[in-house]
Amino acid sequence: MSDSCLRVQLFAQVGYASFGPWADMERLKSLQVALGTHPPVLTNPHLVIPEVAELVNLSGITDLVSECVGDAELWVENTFLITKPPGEMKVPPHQDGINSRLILDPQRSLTVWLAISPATVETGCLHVSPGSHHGGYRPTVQADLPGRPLTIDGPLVDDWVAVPAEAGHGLVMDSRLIHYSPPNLSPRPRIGLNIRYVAPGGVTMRDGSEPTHLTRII
Ligand SMILES: O=C(O)CCC(=O)C(=O)O
Repeated sequence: MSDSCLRVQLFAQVGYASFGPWADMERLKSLQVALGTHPPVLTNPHLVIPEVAELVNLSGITDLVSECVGDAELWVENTFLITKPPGEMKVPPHQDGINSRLILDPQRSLTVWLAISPATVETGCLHVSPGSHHGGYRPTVQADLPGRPLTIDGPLVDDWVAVPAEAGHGLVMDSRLIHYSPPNLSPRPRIGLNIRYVAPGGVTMRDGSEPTHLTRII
């Protein structure tokens, strides 16, 4: 079985799979320079930062996404650039495919998380709950944290697995996979890019409107 088939199978079974490298050293260095000076959370940087617009279109990434969702037509629903500074900042347990505005069809969407700088247990890499996507979307509540991000309402299983990623590597995750990231205990910022990809029909807006905020992958 090819590496990419294995990844697709793993993705279906446990809800995530590591992949990479998606960038060589030269691209990585220029990304670290271009993205390292932003505020801790930047929403939809693919709309304003040319290097991120290029990244979401990289065929090494979009081919894998197409394989996992079974469709060659892809759109970006949202991106988050998280430059996690040393200190307290953490991202609480959540699922990427559900928020107050919309719900993503897990068969027609997924998340790609890219390590722009090394993501280790020390720097605050993603932690996932393997297989949690099989339980579907869970009720949500606002977390009692700065910015009040959405978190899971109710008890959580205690089977977290840390998923370190070298800079230039990444992770593909089911839209329902429960994940979080702890604080960065290193002296340097940890830079990661979260990309939500959807295939046609993958977005349901809660107010019944058509999604008009998607960016086509070319
Ligand atoms: O980059 C991180 O630490 C967490 C990102 C994440 O979970 C998200 O954007 O959904």
